[in-house]
Amino acid sequence: MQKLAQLLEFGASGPAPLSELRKQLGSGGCSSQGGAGKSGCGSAAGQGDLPPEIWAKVKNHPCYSEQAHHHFARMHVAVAPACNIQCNYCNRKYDCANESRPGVVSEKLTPEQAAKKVIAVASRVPQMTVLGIAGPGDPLANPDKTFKTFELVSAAAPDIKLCLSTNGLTLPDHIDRIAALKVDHVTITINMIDPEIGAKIYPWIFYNHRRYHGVEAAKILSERQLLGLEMLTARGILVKVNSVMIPGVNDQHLVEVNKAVKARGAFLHNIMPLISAPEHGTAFGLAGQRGPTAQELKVLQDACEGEMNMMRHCRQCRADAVGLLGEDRSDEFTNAKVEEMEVSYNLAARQAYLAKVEAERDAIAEAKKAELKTLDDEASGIAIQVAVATKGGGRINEHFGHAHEFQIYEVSTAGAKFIGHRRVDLYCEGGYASVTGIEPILKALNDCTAVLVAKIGICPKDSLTGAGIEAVESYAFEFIETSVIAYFKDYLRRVGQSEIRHVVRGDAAIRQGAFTEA
Ligand code: CLF
Ligand code: SF4
Repeated sequence: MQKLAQLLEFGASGPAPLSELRKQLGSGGCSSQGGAGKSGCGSAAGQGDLPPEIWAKVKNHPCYSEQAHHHFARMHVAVAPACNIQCNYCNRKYDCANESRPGVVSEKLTPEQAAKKVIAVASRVPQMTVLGIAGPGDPLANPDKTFKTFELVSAAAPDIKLCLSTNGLTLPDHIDRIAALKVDHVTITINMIDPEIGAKIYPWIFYNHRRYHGVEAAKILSERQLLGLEMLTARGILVKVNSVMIPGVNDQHLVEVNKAVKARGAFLHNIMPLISAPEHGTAFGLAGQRGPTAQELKVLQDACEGEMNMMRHCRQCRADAVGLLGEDRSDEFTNAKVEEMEVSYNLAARQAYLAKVEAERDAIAEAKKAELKTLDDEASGIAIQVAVATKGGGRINEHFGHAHEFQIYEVSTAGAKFIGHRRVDLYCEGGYASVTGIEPILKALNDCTAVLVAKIGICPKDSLTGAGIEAVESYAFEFIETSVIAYFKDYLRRVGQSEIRHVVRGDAAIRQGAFTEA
């Protein structure tokens, strides 16, 4: 395989065409065939692609299934304040940056307060199917609080899936308890398997009553992470590996990490962009370490996508997040508000919601299948990226000005594939254009040919057109993937009839500032 660095050298005119990048990455990955649109590979895998027992575990988990994230919510409870390692992208004044954005502070809870909050959310948000513990420090550096919380919740609400995210240092010590509590989903953040690279990411760890530094620390951490991964997969527990992509430090190395975790049975690999700014007060932020661009991230994810499922819909959510990925309802469930709530567990409402979602999912799958069929006669080497504005449910149902993020799909004659999202500051605030204006949104969507929205005003539409991005309202409230494919077919028709010229788009920015809110 050609070196990743070469693929990442976009030059002044922007990234190489996506079709060219696919060719260079070689065959084997489903991305090289156009991805999940037809093969169903990746975290977009559906019922037919997975053994039934695995499908049962992932189908309603918004992080483990890309399809599920349109319909189901997760919540986190911040019961785990301590940490046993130091990452150079973390400032311990804030939440654990392994699963959360830097600069975000969560409200810490006792296990009892946490359990009450879970039941309160479950009664009011029937789509909440998963409780995760992901900080604000490392959950397994606080094992008593973490496991006590899980015990209380599984006794009161046994239908809620339990999920855990850890740096892995003490993971091998807790496997029996994790299995006994039926925690089916565990995330380990693994940024390296080479301690020399690890020493650039982790200045120290605290292990067995002693502090270790540099390469020695990274070696212990790596061995414990890989051992923990093997022990979990041997028990049939689904493991997701999170990796933070740090350009110039571990970006090329993550391909090796991917192979190592795949060989040990990891179910899903989530490569996240480093979010780094001086105001976060992290070692990397203060040293000016940059995060990757959108296309750098995508090229690495594509390079890692083979037999291994890649997660591309992570929102790097906070340690007390509540809601669908990409929305945050934690303000509705502060400790003070939960304390005053009458809490009763409404299983019937939750089951009714599940039944409704099942029906909607079937309709989406049928519509997508039918639309894909219409691509059978199309032959074209063109691939484009299309942004959509959605507030959930798998439909284009958000106004351009109200979107906190845009979901990005890559579409070719092989089908439509979700490849990520771009967070943005709201364009419209109380009926007026925001102070930041449209420029940051144009930068975030610069690699897209079109944006499909429920509605858009004349001013932003003109700005998008000026930047070469077509704003389209004609698919308002329709299913996302069928609309993306339908738009693409029309695009090919217009190119074929010389109504428009196909343009290879440039790179796009991952907005650092947009990550410090909510
Ligand atoms: Fe939470 Fe993590 Fe469980 Fe999901 S989050 S503990 S697996 S329930 Fe999900 Fe949030 Fe990304 Fe984490 S979007 S940061 S991957
Ligand atoms: Fe911070 Fe999490 Fe790393 Fe601990 S494991 S230093 S909380 S990012």
